[in-house]
Amino acid sequence: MMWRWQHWMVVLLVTVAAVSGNNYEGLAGHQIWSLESELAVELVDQLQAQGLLDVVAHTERTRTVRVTPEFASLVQKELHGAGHNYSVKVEDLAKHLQEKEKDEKTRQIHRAESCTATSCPFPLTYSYMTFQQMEWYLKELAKNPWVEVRSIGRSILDRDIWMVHIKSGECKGRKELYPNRCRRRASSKPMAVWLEGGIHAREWISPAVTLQLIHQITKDCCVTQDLDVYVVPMANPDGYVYSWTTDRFWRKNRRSNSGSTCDGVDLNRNWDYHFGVGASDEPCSQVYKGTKAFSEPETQALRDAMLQVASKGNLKLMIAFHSYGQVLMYPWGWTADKAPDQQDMVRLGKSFVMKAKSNYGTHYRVINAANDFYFASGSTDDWSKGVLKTKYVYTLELRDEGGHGFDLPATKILPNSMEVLAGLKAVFRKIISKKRTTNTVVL
Ligand code: 0X9
Ligand code: ZN
Repeated sequence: MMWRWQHWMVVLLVTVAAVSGNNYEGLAGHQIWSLESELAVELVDQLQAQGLLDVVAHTERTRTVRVTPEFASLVQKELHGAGHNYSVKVEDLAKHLQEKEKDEKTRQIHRAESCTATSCPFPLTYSYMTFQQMEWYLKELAKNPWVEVRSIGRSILDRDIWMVHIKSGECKGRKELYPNRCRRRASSKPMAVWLEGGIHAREWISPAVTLQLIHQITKDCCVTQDLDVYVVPMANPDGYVYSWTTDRFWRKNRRSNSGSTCDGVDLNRNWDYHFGVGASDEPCSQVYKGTKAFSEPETQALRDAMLQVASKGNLKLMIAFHSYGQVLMYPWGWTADKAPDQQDMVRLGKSFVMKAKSNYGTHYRVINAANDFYFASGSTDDWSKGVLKTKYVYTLELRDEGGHGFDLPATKILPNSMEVLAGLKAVFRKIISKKRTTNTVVL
């Protein structure tokens, strides 16, 4: 992720635009520091693991961090003690946001797009949706006979974790929309794909894109002729709600950690595959792995639903949607060793990248999680590859490359979704045509 500190100014403005509540009040006295020395990187990452700061942006050689008033002097002492300098880019995050709020509100673009009090016929494209709006949309969606919307479990604060199953099969009631456009179906069992969104609360573009994908795929029956598409658009509802109401930069779930004043477990460090490597056992850390693998109801729900889908025998692809960085990562994340099917994952990944670029010229890179990003275990991708043995597994870091970071303007929801849809369709086609060839179905 390429970041310049100036990007923060943009990020802050966009934060205000995106949020009408007071979710920056808790940021009073928080500062943004920039460290531009390669030598400081290791220490900064250690301080993050200890829960002393939050890395909000990084390149290979630099770190931009958010420091709370509580730990500012301690972090400063550690950095200076090791001979590292930093520059303060934002003195007081809350003040800064408040000062800019008025300006930004006047610049907001209002579009004729909304949900009613209890229903939302389309996922919003010009604003990020609240969790409640997402639920209204999913309720509407469930009216389609070829879609199943099911709660696969409940979060630690008792919110539903919704899974959408867009069922494979003929175009059924939708046929008249696209007469004769679909290819003939393969005769044998359809393949299944699993898409996960929203496991990290502050990465709002992830559920937004995932909901757009659901909407588009539901409309286009050709895509699902030979494919069962399972999507969890919001894997971490409590964290997401908290990022709207209280702390825009919240990442974890909302577990109250016993014996600690810090809340939350990083759900993408909580899966049981080489659990604990490159994750923190400090509850105050942004990458806290939890007391044990699958300690969290959210990861348990995801695991059980994925096991159920995989038990039917045809789960071919898993993609976890995150932000930001525009990279498509393949496993492993826990070790630098090669995962099975690496070559095939890279090849298929490249067809995603090619198609995703064709709409707006957005460039995604296919990279290895551990070697080209950072070591981290306990993520959905490694578990899916290591335990379920899914052939094609990816974590997709959506837009952008750091200009706005987690606070991508809502105007990017649609273009980001459309390019990902184009890439995904190419990937789906490849998987299905492979199957067609294997089954020697005449087309
Ligand atoms: O650190 C993560 O969980 C993901 N990046 S993010 O900035 N969205 O938090 C990357 C996970 C990549 N996969 C593994 N390391 N296994
Ligand atoms: Zn993430």
